[in-house]
Amino acid sequence: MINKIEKKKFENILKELDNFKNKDFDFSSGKIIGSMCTKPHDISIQGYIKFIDTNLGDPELFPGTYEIEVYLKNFILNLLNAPKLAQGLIVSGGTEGNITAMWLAKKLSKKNEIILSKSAHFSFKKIASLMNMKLITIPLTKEYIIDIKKVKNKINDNTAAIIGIAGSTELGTIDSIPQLSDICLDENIFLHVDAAFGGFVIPFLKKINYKTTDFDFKLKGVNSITIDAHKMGYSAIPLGVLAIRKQNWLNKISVESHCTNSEKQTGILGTRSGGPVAAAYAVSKFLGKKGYSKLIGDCMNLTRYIESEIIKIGLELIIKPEMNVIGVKIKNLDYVNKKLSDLGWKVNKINRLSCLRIVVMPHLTKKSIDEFIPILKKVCKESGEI
Ligand code: 0PR
Repeated sequence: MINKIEKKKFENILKELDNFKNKDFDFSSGKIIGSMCTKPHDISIQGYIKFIDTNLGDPELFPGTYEIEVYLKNFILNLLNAPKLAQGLIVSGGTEGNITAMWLAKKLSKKNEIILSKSAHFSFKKIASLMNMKLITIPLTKEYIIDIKKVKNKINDNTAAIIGIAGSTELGTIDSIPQLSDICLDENIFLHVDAAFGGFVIPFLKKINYKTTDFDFKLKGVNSITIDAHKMGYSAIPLGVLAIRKQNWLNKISVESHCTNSEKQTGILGTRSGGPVAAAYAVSKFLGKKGYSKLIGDCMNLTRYIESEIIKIGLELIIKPEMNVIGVKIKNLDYVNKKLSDLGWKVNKINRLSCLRIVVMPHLTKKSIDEFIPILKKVCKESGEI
């Protein structure tokens, strides 16, 4: 029981929090159009709250939460066409997934070079610094994907892993993972696929008959995949999965854990909340593969609409989008981006490609796009862009 004074204090703190929250941009405004995250599905929010006090670092105390974790991992392994002996590891997101994958690749190979493309996510720079690994960066083709010939030239006795990207951060492009898979099988090299964004998109694009590239465990050379539920999985932050081809590889990234009841702890984190796991379980159960297919279909329809509206106002796209990420060429990038931001529209700028990135997440609607396009046109006219 709290007394009157405490009750007042309690209410004041909540008010204070509301004031902070009101300074944030809100997904439901429809004005966040460059983020790879979204407002989680309602059921995900409710699932999160129910499990906020659980700790998956100590599954002995929380066997029910642990069961949810097993279900969620199986849902994702199934989505990725994983073989029977595969296993998943819950992680906080793409960064931790990629770090853990490279920890494993380094342990398995005892080597330290990573071959990856120029468009790989910056988490690999953290990996290089954290684990004393060397990044061998490969240029992109004119389709903005990794240049396979150049990959072959860079393979040597120190190669620990090759990275394929399935849904790049900049443009949502997909590397030729089938070719990378063949190379890695031939050369006996660990192939990690960063599908942090595309993992919840590509499987459903296939189901709704979009032409796309294979990226998952069906390709025998793929050894691990990063996939995030807090991006296109429509779930709450932080939730990703690192899926690995062989369960026994987990031993390589486990340590003995004397203080908890379980003998070993796997992966990077110790204490971790069951909240995001329950959240992702709830949304995956609610939507199922059918629901996700519909969601991705809607995002793609809106993507096509935005593409045509952008072209209509005289702007150009960097490439035809393969998924729900659009790169709009802008010469005067800083000016346009700042102007849009001042007007309340949050688009991301990709300096390297001199483009604005629009990510067509579930919170976007045709209505907000119809408001945005005339504003974009006006700003681009002012800057002499069109
Ligand atoms: N791999 C890829 C392909 C990614 O795009 C990202 C994040 C990561 C790994 C790392 O994932 P975490 O950030 O979950 O660790 N890409 C987004 C980006 O850098 C992250 C993001 C999301 C940024 C929402 C802004 C934002 O509002 O653009």
